[in-house]
Amino acid sequence: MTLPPGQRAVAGFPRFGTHLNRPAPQVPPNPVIEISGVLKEPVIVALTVLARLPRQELRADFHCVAGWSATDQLWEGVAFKAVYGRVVEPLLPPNVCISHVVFEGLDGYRSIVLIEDALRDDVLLAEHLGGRPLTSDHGAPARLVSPSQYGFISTKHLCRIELHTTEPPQVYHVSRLVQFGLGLVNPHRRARVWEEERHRYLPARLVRPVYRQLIPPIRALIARRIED
Ligand SMILES: Nc1nc2c(c(=O)[nH]1)N[C@H]1C(S)=C(S)[C@@H](COP(=O)(O)O)O[C@H]1N2
Ligand SMILES: [Mo]
Repeated sequence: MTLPPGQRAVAGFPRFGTHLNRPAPQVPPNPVIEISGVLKEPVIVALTVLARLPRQELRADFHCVAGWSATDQLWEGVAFKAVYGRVVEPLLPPNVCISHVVFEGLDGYRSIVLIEDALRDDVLLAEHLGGRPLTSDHGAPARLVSPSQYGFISTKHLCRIELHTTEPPQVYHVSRLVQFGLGLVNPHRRARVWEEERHRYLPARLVRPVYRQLIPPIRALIARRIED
């Protein structure tokens, strides 16, 4: 089994993000995704409508920028490309050229993705993992999955898709504290795992050991699930 440079396989699939010890957000009874940004008015689409697009399965390893990989995950959902082509594009005003898409989660987490990365064939809007509906730990009701990019691109609990014609400001979270932390990490714009694009400016070899050291304390924090 070959992993991208600097990655190590872990057993199972840890819940591992910037949420640390917070419980996962509650799933609303009728989940929707808001499409906003360059549109005059945001448009709200039910998840059940999106889930009726052609279904797709994807078997892939999942790589966190901190250095762990959860191997051989089976996702099921709809290709983001299909969502974009069938739902988003018809809503766009004429003659706009989308350069970036922001994916926002119910917890206020945001990933900023270049349009060419978002439209790759292996990017899914998934509601199933391992043959079962997503658990709240792994992103219920639906999440983005982009296995060729580091995990921070794959926004869980997806509730908003924001369309931009220029690079949006580096806002990665509504929480000031988390935003501060993510600002320090300064994620790479493209985050491709085989190119080892971890930090926006620093070379991967430099940040690799630092990120790896973060894994045990973060794991411990999540295990304790302290309320704040
Ligand atoms: N909504 C939301 N999505 C998120 C995160 C988060 O904190 N909130 N963390 C990201 C990071 S850094 C990683 S590695 C993966 C982890 O996915 P998992 O919790 O299913 O293991 O989710 C990504 N998506
Ligand atoms: Mo991550």
